[in-house]
Amino acid sequence: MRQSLLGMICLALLITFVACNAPPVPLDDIVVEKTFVPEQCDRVVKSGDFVRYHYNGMFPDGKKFDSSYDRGSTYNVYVGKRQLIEGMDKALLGMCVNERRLIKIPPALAYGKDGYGDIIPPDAILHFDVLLLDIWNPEDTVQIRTYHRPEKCDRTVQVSDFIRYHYNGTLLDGTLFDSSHTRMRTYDTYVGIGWLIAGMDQGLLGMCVGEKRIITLPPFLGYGENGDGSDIPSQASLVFDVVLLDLHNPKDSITVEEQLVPDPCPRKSQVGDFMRYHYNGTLLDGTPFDSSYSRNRTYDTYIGKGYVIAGMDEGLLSLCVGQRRRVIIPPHLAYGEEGTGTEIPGSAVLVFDIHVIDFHNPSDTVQINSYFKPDNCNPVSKKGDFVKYHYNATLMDGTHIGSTHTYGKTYDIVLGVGQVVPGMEMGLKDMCVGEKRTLIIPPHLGYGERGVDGEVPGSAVLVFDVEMVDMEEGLPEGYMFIWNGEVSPNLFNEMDKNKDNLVEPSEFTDYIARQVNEGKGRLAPGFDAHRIIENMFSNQDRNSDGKITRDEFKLKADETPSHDEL
Ligand SMILES: *[C@@H]1O[C@H](CO)[C@@H](O)[C@H](O)[C@H]1NC(C)=O
Ligand SMILES: *[C@@H]1O[C@H](CO)[C@@H](O)[C@H](O)[C@H]1NC(C)=O
Ligand SMILES: *[C@@H]1O[C@H](CO)[C@@H](O)[C@H](O)[C@H]1NC(C)=O
Ligand SMILES: *[C@@H]1O[C@H](CO)[C@@H](O)[C@H](O)[C@H]1NC(C)=O
Ligand SMILES: [Ca+2]
Ligand SMILES: [Ca+2]
Repeated sequence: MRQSLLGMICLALLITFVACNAPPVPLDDIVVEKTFVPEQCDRVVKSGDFVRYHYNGMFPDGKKFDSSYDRGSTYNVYVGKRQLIEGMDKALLGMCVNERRLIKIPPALAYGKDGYGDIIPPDAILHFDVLLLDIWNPEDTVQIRTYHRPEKCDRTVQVSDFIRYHYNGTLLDGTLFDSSHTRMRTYDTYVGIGWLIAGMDQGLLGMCVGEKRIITLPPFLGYGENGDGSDIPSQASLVFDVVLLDLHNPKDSITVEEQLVPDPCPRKSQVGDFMRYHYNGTLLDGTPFDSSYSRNRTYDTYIGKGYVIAGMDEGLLSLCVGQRRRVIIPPHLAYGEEGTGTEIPGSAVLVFDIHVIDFHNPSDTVQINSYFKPDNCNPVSKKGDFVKYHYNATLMDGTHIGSTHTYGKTYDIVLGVGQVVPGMEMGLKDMCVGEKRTLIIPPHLGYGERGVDGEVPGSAVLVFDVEMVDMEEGLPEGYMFIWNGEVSPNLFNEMDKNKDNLVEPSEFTDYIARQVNEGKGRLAPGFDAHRIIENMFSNQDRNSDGKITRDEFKLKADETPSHDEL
C-alpha cells in the first residue's frame, strides 16, 4: 500500500516536470530516455569507439527529417571524434548493443542558430530514436570466450592445421548471417594461412576437438568496409559460435596409443600376416561410424598389403595377440577429402580402437611346445598308430572351443589317415604316452577360412593343449591284418572246422578272432574289427557266393598279396 502510494506521487511529479519543461522553452542539455535496455550488456560505448546504429530523426512535433531506415543501412561512425553533432557524441556514450534511446538535443548541441540547409531550421530541437547495433574500437583484438572445454585435450589447433567445425555466425545484435548447420556439413579449412578472415585465423588457434568457443572480431579482422554479400554489412563486428570437430595436419602420420600390451608377447604382427581383430571406429569428436562388434564378427585381413586404408595397414603392424591399441588416422591415410558412405565425412580423422584376436602367416606351420615329457619317452607315435589323447581347445584369445574332459573320455584316432585336421596330425606325431604339448595351429592347417559353424570362426588360429594318454602301434602302411609269426601251411583246413571243404563267414571270423586273441595275428588298431574281417572274407570269396572254396583260397594266395588279404 505504501509503495503504490509512493509510486503515484512520483508519477505526478514526473508529469509536472515534463509539463514545466515542454517546448518552446529551449533545453540546455541533452535528455536521454532509455526506451529499451537489453538484459545482456557486455560492453558500452566509449569515446573513440566505432558504432553502427539505426535512427529516426524527428522534430519535437514528431515530423521526421531523417532516417537511416529509409536509406536501408545503419549509420556508421566514430563516437567522440566530432564526426557527430555534439549532442549525439554525448548521447551515445554508455549505450549497449540492442539498447534503444530516445535522445533530445537542444540546438546548441546540434545545428544551432544556422540550422542545416533546407532540412534543419535555425534553433531546432532534435529528437533521435536510436537503436545501437554494433560497437568496436581500432584497439580491439579478437576476443575468445571458451564456454566448453573437454576434459581430454591432447592437441590444439596450430597454424597450418586442417580443421572441421560447425559454427553459427551472428552480428553483434544477434542477427544470424550464416551457419554451417543450414548446409548440414562442417566447415573444413586450413587455419592460420589466410584461407579464413584474419579474425578466424587467429580465433581458432589453440582450440581442442570438442571445445566450444565464442569468437568475436572487429570488422578490420573480418570483412571490413565492404562487408560480404547481402548478409554482412559494412563495418560489422562478427560473432562466431564454434564447435571444433576434427583436427589434423597434412604432415601427420598415424598416431598410436597403446592401451594394453600383453606380457609376454612372443610374436608381433608384420607385413603379410593375416589378422583377425575387433574394432570400434569413431570420429575425433567421438561420433561412432562403425564397429566390428555390431556385426558379431572380427574384421579379418592381410596387413601391409593394401587391403585396408594406408593408415590401418601401418597401425596393425607390430601388434601382439590380445593387444589393445588406439590408432588415429589422418584423412590422407584414410578416406581423404571425399570421405566414404554416409558415416565418414570428407577430410575426417578416424580413430580406431583395436583389439587383436589372432594373426598368423600363410607360411606358418604348427607350433609345437612339448611342456612335459616322461623320463622314458618311448616309443613315439607315428603314422598308423592308434592314439588316445585328451585335449582342451581354445582360440588365441582364450575363448573355449571344446575339451575331451566334457565327455570324460579320450579322443581316439588312427594317426595319418585324415581323421583330424592336418595341424593336429602334425602335432600328435613323435609323441610318447604321458607327454603334454601345446599346439598352435594356423587356420590353413586347421578349419580354414570357413571355420566350423557356431564353433570355430573362419580363419581362426587354434590352441590345443594335448596329453597323450595311450597308444597302440599301428600295422605297416596299407595293412589291416598281419601275422606275428609264420603263417600256418594248413590255413584252409584249420579254418574249415566242419570239413565240408568250404569256409563259411562264421568259420572265417572265428578263426581270425582266435589268432588275434592268441597273439598270432594283429588287426589294425583303431578300426572296427568286424568290418576288417568281413572285408578280408569278401576279398577271398571271389565269386561272392558267401563261401570260400579251396580254389578261391589258393588263387588268391598265389597272387601278389594285397593289403586286406591273408
Ligand atoms: C548453432 O545453432 C544450432 C541450431 O540452433 C545449435 O544446435 C548449435 O549448438 C549452435 N552452435 C554451434 C557451435 O553450432
Ligand atoms: C549379435 O549377437 C547378439 C547377441 O547374440 C544379437 O542380439 C545380435 O542380433 C547379433 N547381431 C548380428 C548383426 O548378428
Ligand atoms: C568397443 O566398444 C565396446 C562398447 O563400448 C567395448 O566393450 C569394447 O571393449 C570396445 N572395443 C575396443 C577394441 O576398444
Ligand atoms: C585341460 O583342462 C583340464 C581341466 O581344466 C585339465 O585338468 C587338463 O590338465 C587340461 N589339459 C589337458 C591336455 O587335458
Ligand atoms: Ca566249412
Ligand atoms: Ca566262393
